[in-house]
Amino acid sequence: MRSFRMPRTKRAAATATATTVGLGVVAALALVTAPTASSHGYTDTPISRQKLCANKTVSDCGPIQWEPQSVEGLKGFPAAGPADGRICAGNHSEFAQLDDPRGGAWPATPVTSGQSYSFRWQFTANHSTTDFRYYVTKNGWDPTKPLTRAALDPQPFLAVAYNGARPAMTTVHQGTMPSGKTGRHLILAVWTVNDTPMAFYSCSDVQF
Ligand SMILES: [Cu+2]
Repeated sequence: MRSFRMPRTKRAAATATATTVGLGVVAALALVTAPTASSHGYTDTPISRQKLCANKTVSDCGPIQWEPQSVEGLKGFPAAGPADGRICAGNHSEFAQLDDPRGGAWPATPVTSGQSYSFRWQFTANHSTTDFRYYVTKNGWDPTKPLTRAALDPQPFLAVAYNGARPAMTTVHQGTMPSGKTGRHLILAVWTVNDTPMAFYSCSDVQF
């Protein structure tokens, strides 16, 4: 067994928990690292690629299946932020499965162009927020290619300002699906944190 140092009270708690769940050092280490590793959020309506991985609808996803809330990248999209082709994974190479178009076969949520819609986020930590912005691909987008900025309509079709407020742990943004869309598209939701350099990226496949 590897040993590691932590304060006596934490060690006692970790040992008790580890004994309870029977995972030994793995559980104890998870307790120590959890506060920074598990805090953030993802969209589940329309369902995002990371949530499709987490709920096992889609397999061969790699580590994102264990932490769908962790697609965190630099903020400032589209001027800054993740590189083209790495947007859905927030520039994380370990989450590259989210950028893989899988031949255009990601499960797609049926939606109606121009219809009102409840866009929903689930958070594991509700950080102070600048805003939420929702982008959609242009007509003629090729779903067999990884997402790039050029593939998106340049303006978000929905933007919700928070001015530093914290969203509820489950948050719904009432909006309208973009008009004039047909066929398969990708919606990119960007949650910009107010008091860090970071934002969260969430890609959802939809079928208009
Ligand atoms: Cu966080």
